[in-house]
Amino acid sequence: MDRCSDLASLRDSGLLPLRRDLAAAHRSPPDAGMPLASSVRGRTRIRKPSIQLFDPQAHTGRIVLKIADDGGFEVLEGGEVAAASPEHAFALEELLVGTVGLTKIRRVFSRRMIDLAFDRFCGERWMREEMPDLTQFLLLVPREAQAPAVMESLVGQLNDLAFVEIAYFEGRSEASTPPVSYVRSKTEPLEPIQGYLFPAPQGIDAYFAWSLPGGTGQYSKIIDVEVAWRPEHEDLPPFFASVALQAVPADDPNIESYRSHGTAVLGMLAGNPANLLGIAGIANASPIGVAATYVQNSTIASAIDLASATLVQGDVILVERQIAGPPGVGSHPNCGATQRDPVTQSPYVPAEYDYSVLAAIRTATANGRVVVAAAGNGGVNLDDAAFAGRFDPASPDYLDSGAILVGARWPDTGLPTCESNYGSRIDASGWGRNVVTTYWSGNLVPNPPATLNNTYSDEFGGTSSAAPMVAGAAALVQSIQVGRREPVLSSMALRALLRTHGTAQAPNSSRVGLMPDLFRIQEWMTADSDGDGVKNGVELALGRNPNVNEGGLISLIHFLLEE
Ligand SMILES: [Ca+2]
Ligand SMILES: [Ca+2]
Ligand SMILES: [Ca+2]
Repeated sequence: MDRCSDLASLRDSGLLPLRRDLAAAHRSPPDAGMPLASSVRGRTRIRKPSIQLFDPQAHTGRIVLKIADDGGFEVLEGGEVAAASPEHAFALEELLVGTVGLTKIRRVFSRRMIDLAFDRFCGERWMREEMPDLTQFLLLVPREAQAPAVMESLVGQLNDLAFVEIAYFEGRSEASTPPVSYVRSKTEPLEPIQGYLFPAPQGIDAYFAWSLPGGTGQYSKIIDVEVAWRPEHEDLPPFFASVALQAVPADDPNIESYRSHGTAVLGMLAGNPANLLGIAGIANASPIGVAATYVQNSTIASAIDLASATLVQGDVILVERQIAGPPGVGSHPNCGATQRDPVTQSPYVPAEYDYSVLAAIRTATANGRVVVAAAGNGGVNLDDAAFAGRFDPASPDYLDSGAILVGARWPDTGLPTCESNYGSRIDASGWGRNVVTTYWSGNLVPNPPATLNNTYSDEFGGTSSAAPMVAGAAALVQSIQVGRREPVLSSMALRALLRTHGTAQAPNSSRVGLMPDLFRIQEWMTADSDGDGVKNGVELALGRNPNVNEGGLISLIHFLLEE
């Protein structure tokens, strides 16, 4: 039974409380199991930094303010702020007026408060772990630009307030780097040079998956989160959804390079296999959607949240953004492909380094969405002390989003590429060089003359090309499960599967993890390792241990009834 059906009916009837204290009081029916403090693991909170420096070239000038969960802050129609404790709202307004003057206050997450509360409580039931309260992420937008010292003082004072979980300067997301384009005509078909589709150890063996019911992805939707695409490209399918609250303005000078990137990603996933043009995508029957972000980091969070609301359990969100990390972290020397913020020289890191993005991903994965994210091209070790343990699963300060983080490897040697971020948090890897796909640099033109909508490239790379390989493989695994009428996997279960079934990277001190091998994955999913009559894949999906006989079918039936 759906663990959240009672919550959904409470939400739809307007009776779902926004806050947990009210939730406990309104619990109905009595055993509905609204998570209480005793039955839900606490979540790890980020440490408030003692000081944050404001850099107007690296920061947008907006402040992300996370009020403590259940703080009951609301932004009213006229832009005023109300809080469950009026003195808290007063303290915030007084501080803003006293430091930066008139300040517009918005919520980071634009969906209805009641829908955000539903996802929070529902996620807690699935995970039995406290979820961040997305209704309490606010964006502070001072009307006038302020001196750095004023901004730093404001954030410092905000973090001194007991009801503030964290306040920080919103970062500017990276500008896309235009690919170097040189056109050469290549009239033969391109699918034979898409090595990433091939059997292991070269590729992920998409061909094997395609031979199974559901194996081309038709039962699993994918939404790509980035800036822009070229939907008119001849080899892309129509989009089933376009979530574009923060669409890139048409006069942005980088718009075409954003489009070339987004189109390259979608081609890897969804290139039409049957049109005798160009390429074949990995999950070419998956319905494909897009969620647009722009150049402020918190728009990535909002886009992920909207994507999650557009999908259902088992579907896949691909996060193709990276953001500037902490300054002063060393990268691989002599790596021309390493990407750093042009102003601060901070290496690019996974987008979930931003706290609002982390909260959005955590909520999505707790609600059964699979999130696959590029690890970023900063060339840094995410276990470095500069990250204070947040990417280290062994650290008490580890912040687990539930996402599958993807690093990049060389196609031929299996070595990590030098620009790929790496470390114990990286779950899987894919090709970071020589990826054949739609558009990008447009250096391949099978049918001249070249236009913006009919070119291809064999030069796509970095963690940008690695992540769609893993996202495509994830969608195929999910869709095959549905094709067999078996349960889909959570992001965390799929992550565990990808960490154990794939093609090893070449031995190297920079961990980027296994590359998915759909043949080996399916071999394991359909086996019954503990001989209890239940396939490994079903056990993994239901949270059972595939290697320990837990009593066979009879207890499985009990389990299903309970849940
Ligand atoms: Ca094609
Ligand atoms: Ca079994
Ligand atoms: Ca078992």
